[in-house]
Formats: sequence, C-alpha cells, structure tokens
Amino acid sequence: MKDDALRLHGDRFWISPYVFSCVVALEEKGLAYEYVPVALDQRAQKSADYARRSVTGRVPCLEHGAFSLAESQAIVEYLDDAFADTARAMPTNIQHRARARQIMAWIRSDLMPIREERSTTTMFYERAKSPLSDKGVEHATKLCAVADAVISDPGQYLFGAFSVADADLSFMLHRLILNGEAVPARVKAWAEFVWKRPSVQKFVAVKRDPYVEY
Ligand SMILES: N[C@@H](CCC(=O)N[C@@H](CS)C(=O)NCC(=O)O)C(=O)O
Repeated sequence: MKDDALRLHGDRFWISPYVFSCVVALEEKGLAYEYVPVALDQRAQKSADYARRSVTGRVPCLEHGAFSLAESQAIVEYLDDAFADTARAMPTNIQHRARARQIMAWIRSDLMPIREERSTTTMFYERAKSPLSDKGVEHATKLCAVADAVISDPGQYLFGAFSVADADLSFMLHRLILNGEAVPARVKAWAEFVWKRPSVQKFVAVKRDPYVEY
C-alpha cells in the first residue's frame, strides 16, 4: 500500500451509523480512500489481523499508511487534524465544535430504544413491522425536542457550515422518518435538507448486498 493511502474498514452491508460518520467526513474532505468491507456476519472483525489493526475489534477502522484507528469520532477528528488543508468535518469555531461534540457524543450514548426498535436495517432494508414501545415513543419525543432546540432554521446547517454533527443528527432522525414515525414538521424539514447532502447520499444510496441476519 502507498505510504499515505487511506482505507476505511466498514461493515459490508453499509448499515453502521458509525461508519456513516466516517464516510461523510472523508467525502466532505474530498480525500481518496478505499472502502474495505468487513463481514461482521462472518465475524471477520474477530480475525487476528483486524483485532491488531483496530485494537478494539470494531468497525469503522481507518488505515492511514502504517497508522490505524478505530472509533468513529476519533476518526472524524483525526481526519480534520491530519488533513487540515481540506474542508473541515467539524466546526472551526471552538464553541461550535464543542457543541457538535456534545451532540455527537449524546447520539452515541443515549436513545437506545430508538436504536433497537428502529435499527439501521429498517432504514436500508425492511421497514419496522411493530409500533414503537412506550420507551421508544419517549425517546423519539426526547430526540425531536433536542433537535428542535439546536436547529435554528430548517434550511441551514447547525453551525453555519455543514459538519458531521448535522449528518449524525439527521441520520438518527431518519430512523424515525423512514419508518413513518411522527416527527415535527420543522425538524423533519431540517433532517430532509441535510439528507440531500452529497456526502450523506454517498452512504445512503450505495448499492447494498442482500442482507444476512447476524
Ligand atoms: N463507539 C464505536 C461503535 C462502533 C460499533 O459499535 N461498531 C459495530 C458495528 S455498528 C461493530 O463493530 N460491531 C461488531 C462487534 O462489536 O464485534 C464507534 O463510534 O465507532
């Protein structure tokens, strides 16, 4: 491999929200990279080679020459640091960047009922068959309230220029939108505005292999 080549190891069905963030960052930055599909359904992430490379044995994992790094948020921020002369994946303003990190960390650590009941397979393969549970509704309401609080205009990104925080929040809202759940009009309009971004569509519209349950 060329010394400074970029390779993103991501799930082979393109359903990981964490891989999504990294694809968006790479696309926004206009960096050439190879997507290396990892067969999680065949436990390929457990191979000795992948475990050594990623340290934690999860996707995504970015290879940059001899260096490799897992954890989506670490990858996004590494790309901004390592390729400082390309478009930013995170906001440049310190307080905006801090708020973007808050939103991204919250999306990664809360809202479990939505992640379980409206898994990403229901976004890209078969839609959910059962209604949200009470807990699911409670968390959907919380998600929409937080989104409403941070969106200033449904036709504008959260921090002026687009950032991966926009993509991540829109992705979480699309678990509801694509499954026909009620989302306030203003929040839905914003999420759909972000969804059109070419870097987001690069992941959303990819041609996927038939899904195999794992
Ligand atoms: N906090 C991690 C989460 C990564 C993660 O949960 N990846 C899942 C796929 S969505 C995975 O690798 N699962 C396989 C495993 O843990 O063995 C990140 O942000 O990258």
